[in-house]
Amino acid sequence: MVGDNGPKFAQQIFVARPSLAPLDEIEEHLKQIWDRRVLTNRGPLLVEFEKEIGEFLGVDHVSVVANATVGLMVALMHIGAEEVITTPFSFVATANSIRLAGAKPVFADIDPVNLTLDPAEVEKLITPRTGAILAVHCYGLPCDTAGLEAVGARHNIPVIYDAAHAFGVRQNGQSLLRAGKMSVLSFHATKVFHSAEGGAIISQDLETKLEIDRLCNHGITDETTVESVGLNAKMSELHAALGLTQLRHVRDEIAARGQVADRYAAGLGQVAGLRLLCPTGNPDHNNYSYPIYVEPDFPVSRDALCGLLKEKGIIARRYFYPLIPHLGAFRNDLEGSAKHFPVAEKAAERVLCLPMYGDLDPADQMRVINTIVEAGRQLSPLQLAVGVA
Ligand code: T4K
Repeated sequence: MVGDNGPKFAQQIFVARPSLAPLDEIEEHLKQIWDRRVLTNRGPLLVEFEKEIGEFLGVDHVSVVANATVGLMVALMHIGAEEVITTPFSFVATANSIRLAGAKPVFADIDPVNLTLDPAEVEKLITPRTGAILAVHCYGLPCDTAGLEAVGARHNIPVIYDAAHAFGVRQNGQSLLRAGKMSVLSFHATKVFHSAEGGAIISQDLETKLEIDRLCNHGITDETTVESVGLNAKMSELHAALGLTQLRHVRDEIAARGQVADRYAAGLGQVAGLRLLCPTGNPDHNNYSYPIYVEPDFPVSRDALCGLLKEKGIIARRYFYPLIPHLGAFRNDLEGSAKHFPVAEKAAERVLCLPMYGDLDPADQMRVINTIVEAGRQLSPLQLAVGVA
């Protein structure tokens, strides 16, 4: 929580920091809102925003929503599943959305490289109650979309993607959002692209988009017709105004994040016991986050490293710890899930996300790198035990 960070907020280096376009750039959009007095309910700025996002990302059917959590809920409501197979290694919103859509989450383990849902583990858990697979492109690293969709096709189950981290990510020469039946983006303040709060559901066909739009507007077809139960998942014109303004700068933000990633790779790439999870120099990646994997042979544990950084005012984050099925709210959902999640359990213990945003000051970033390099020079418990000097 931002508010918990107290008076030291200004001096600390946080894991994320929203980019903001120059203030005067939003004025032209705000003036239109003030002139028209259309504040929400699919106003003209929202329609323009959907069109521009589609063009930027190279996708056809965009439904902008209030945030990714309601977007996931709406996508799942559209499918109407009883059980949804998903990953234990994600932000809690992924599983919350399943529950809020009236379905039961069933958790399957992840693959050790991209830390995304493992198709073979998913297939083991399919039952006649399985109505959907909800996979997460964790840290913007693409899921094994071909593997998951092959499993889905074999059992006639749709695959949808929580693409909260994946704005602008490409795979096989096209947008990653073209995979599956639907994908859901987050435009939260901490994301590569944001409208303070917001998100979008990407559908692969117009019929699905129109039904999604209805569900987002209380299920209303017209003044006298409501055929499905919907909710209010709409984005306001004010958020669309911010989104349209931010969109002009997102290419620069992604490029700047690429440079931050290059500096991390140069500073940390050779540190024994650390694995850098995201690729460097890959134009298809968005550098939403900078996760490192602290292997058992690194001299200090992930949590100790997190503590050392914190002492220097660097607030790295343990995304995603604890695993969702280990949270109190989901403990009763474990029937039907895998008994253990060996890969996800290790990831939850070992991954640390370092500060990552386009205008991360290089001097501040050097503090992050130096603290980690220094920690890597400490003697490991094993070396201490055998008396290595
Ligand atoms: N699926 C996945 C896989 C997700 O990761 C998320 C959200 C969702 C679905 C749901 O998306 P939305 O419904 O939110 O659209 C943050 C974000 O709130 C959340 O959106 C995100 N994932 C999650 C991974 O991270 P917290 O509780 O860790 O955020 P918080 O408030 O601690 O912010 C992190 C740091 O960012 C702060 O220490 C300081 C900085 N910050 C944050 C905000 C909000 C700022 O500098 N300014 C700000 O306005 O959840």
